[in-house]
Amino acid sequence: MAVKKKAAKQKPAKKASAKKTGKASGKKARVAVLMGSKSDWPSMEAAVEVLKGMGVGCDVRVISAHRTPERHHKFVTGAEAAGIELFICGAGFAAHLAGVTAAITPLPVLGVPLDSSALNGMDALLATVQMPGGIPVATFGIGKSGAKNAGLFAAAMLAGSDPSVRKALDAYRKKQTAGVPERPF
Ligand code: RP5
Repeated sequence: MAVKKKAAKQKPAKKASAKKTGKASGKKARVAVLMGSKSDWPSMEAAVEVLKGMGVGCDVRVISAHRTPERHHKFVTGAEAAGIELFICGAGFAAHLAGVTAAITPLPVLGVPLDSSALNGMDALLATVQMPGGIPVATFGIGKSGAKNAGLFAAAMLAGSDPSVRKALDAYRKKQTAGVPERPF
């Protein structure tokens, strides 16, 4: 007598953790936020917060142009096919991350110089902004406010073709304006 085999219970596919994928929201990542070190996160988080707040998915990675060049090349060259539309790169010291990223991708690169060295970010600012003609990096201010503005700028770039991001950006501005008191006391 044929014995009916018990149908193997299919385990539901496990969702990869945010820690593994670097995805900072449930949304499909459109912006890659790269930083040279884990120690850059307290500043770079500002870019991710802004984008998350506007419903823009980010892929957040620690990738160093100096310490992990292979990881860098692999990620950046595969990013466009993975749906990434632009990069935000934050690094301190001799900050090559944004420039080297721009060298190997046609996607726009927004650079954030970070104040992690004894020179308080002046070194990173010059390294990021002084790209030789031909490979541009849009460079922002030093540190956390620069990261925040890079996030806002990225949102503005996406807003041109995405009405939901445009709406979120308008709401952000409106709220910001409403939060400014008329008097300081
Ligand atoms: C840079 O060196 C990183 O972007 C970071 O700002 C700085 C220091 O890195 P850690 O020594 O803290 O890892 O490449």
